[in-house]
Amino acid sequence: MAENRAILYAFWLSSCSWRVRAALHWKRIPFEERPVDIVKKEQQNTEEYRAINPHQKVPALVIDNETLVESMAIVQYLEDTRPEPALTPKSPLQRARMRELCEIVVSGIQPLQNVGLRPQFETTEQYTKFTRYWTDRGLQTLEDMLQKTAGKYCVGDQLTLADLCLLPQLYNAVTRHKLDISKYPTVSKLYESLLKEKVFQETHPQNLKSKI
Ligand SMILES: N[C@@H](CCC(=O)N[C@@H](CS)C(=O)NCC(=O)O)C(=O)O
Repeated sequence: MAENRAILYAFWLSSCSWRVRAALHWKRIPFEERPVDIVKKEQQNTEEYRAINPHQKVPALVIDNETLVESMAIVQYLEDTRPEPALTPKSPLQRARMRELCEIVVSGIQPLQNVGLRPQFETTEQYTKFTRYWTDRGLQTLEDMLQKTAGKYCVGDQLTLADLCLLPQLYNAVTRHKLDISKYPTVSKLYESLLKEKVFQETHPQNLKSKI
């Protein structure tokens, strides 16, 4: 029923939004997506949105009569409250490997290429040079780590939160930052295979009804 549906405040091209969108799909949680344009920033910078997400970023998720922010806290909440189908390996070591990979993306790449950084640079060229450097450096790190952990997915043969972090960030690196990921063979292979997965097809920015 409509009133039971979760509400995802998101931007279609946002990698953090895609993580949560994919987790909702994976766990078959009904939700409605409400676009927040982080390029034009009109709604993002309102007091109304600040009441939803004090950080004034996306995503935010209204679920179980609560409003949650921070994509990793959100996906962990979904995993804790709706454990099946799982997005976390059972073994403590595999979990640690998954979290290592998540951190590289979530702390080591995404914040350093975020569109919200642009006003802090004098020129687009300076911003682009900065973001491409940190994204490329993160991709090299991921390649080294994935060579040891990857099977069909980032960690072995189970789709996990690491894949939910990796694929959107790679899509961003390829389409927005125009980075050549072919020099990272494990990363490229995962990119191609993850793109074909149903969960990513169904949540892919290009397949969304609203492109804001
Ligand atoms: N750590 C936060 C990062 C949120 C974030 O940076 N979101 C980006 C989109 S991926 C955003 O809203 N950028 C707009 C801005 O910084 O103004 C999370 O994982 O939710």
